Amino acid sequence: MNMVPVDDRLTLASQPGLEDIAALKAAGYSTVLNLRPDNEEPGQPDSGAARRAVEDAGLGYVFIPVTEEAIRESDVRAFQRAVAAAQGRVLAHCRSGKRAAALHVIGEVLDGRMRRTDVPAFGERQGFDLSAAAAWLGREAARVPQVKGFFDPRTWSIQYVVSDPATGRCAIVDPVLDYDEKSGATSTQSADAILAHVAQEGLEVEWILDTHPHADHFSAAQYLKEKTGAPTAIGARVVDVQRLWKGIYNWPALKDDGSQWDRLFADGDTFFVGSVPARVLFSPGHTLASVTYVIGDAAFVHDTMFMPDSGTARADFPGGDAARLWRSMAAILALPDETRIFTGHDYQPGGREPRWESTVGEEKRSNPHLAGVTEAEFVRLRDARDRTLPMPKLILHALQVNVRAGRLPEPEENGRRYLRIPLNALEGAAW
Ligand SMILES: N[C@@H](CCC(=O)N[C@@H](CS)C(=O)NCC(=O)O)C(=O)O
Ligand SMILES: [Fe+2]
Repeated sequence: MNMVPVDDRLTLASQPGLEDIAALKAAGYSTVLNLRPDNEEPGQPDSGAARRAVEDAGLGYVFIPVTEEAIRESDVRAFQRAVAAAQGRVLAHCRSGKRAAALHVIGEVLDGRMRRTDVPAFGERQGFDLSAAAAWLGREAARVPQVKGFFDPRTWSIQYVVSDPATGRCAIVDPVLDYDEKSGATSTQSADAILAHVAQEGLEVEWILDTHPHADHFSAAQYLKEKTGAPTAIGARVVDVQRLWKGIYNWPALKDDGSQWDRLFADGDTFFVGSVPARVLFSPGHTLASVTYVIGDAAFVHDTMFMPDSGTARADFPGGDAARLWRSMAAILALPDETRIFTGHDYQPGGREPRWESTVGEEKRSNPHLAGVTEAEFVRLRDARDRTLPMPKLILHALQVNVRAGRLPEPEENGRRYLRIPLNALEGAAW
């Protein structure tokens, strides 16, 4: 194993053997960070085997599978979090150590501790060709809009701030209002993280966008509107979702005209985030009202397709339809191959660190629900999988908030707010 210490916390390394792993603890290491996707080359231990070997040696294991061609900011941040969280030295390895070096330097440049122009020289000193990392940083600097994702581990949701560097204007997409169903407590931690980012970057919020009425978390759209004054928006077919849930909740007073939002977007509507043009694609299937926001070269597809290793969203909620979801995804995949795809959730298959950015080309090539699959096959596989999935734990809590644009129920005369849960209204009980 080739080991290149960067400092007294981080060491970049090539693939360690079992005997190397056994010796790490005594050398002051606490964590092994594996950057290799499974099946990269014959004979390579898969992540499950690697985790067992590392844990048997008394070390912590972190899995961030990346290829040099598809490094994302989320990988860089996961790498930084793992290094910061470790109790001792971290051995970050890929096949040769080059990807580990790339993730390290990209993080250093993004955080302003290294200049982009110093990356090749750093690579030469450490024995790694970092021209691909330098190119990544060049592309990233030129990208419009800039997209910052915030992963919520409670609901596996990603909230986004999408900004135009030329004007400092931004849109917030799918913000989360935290809710603990055990205590009934709400909190604004996730939304406040967005506000802190907006303040730190000196951004002006122009839009608060939801892709659909979420079934697994509360929307923070209303809270953020109160804080920023920016208008809220959602797809115009939200009125159908309101009608559907008005029936399920037996809620005659619910207004079902979408008036809880400032703007209802129809298919093909356009708007701007600063100087960046944005377009709305109607993307039903997961819900009756889902939309995709295409902002510059970035498509916020939420619950249509997920990361290529994670398949697609379910289509069995009230109003869901797998064939419609297929056609919505086909419209997204008709965008140029290099279009960046930002997903609404990441369920971390194989225990890997969260990721939320891919491209149209990658989804077409390697998402097993899409690549080489026909509409009929997709509908069969989606319906079969959906029959095995329990309902999201917050569906009945969340919809009554989200069909009112993230407004909590009005307080009763004692000043307290109450949720209302219909019994035996949905199928999909998991006993
Ligand atoms: N276990 C999660 C499941 C949430 C869920 O069903 N998520 C939807 C998107 S809102 C989905 O498409 N899930 C796909 C899957 O679980 O395979 C929860 O209880 O919240
Ligand atoms: Fe959803």
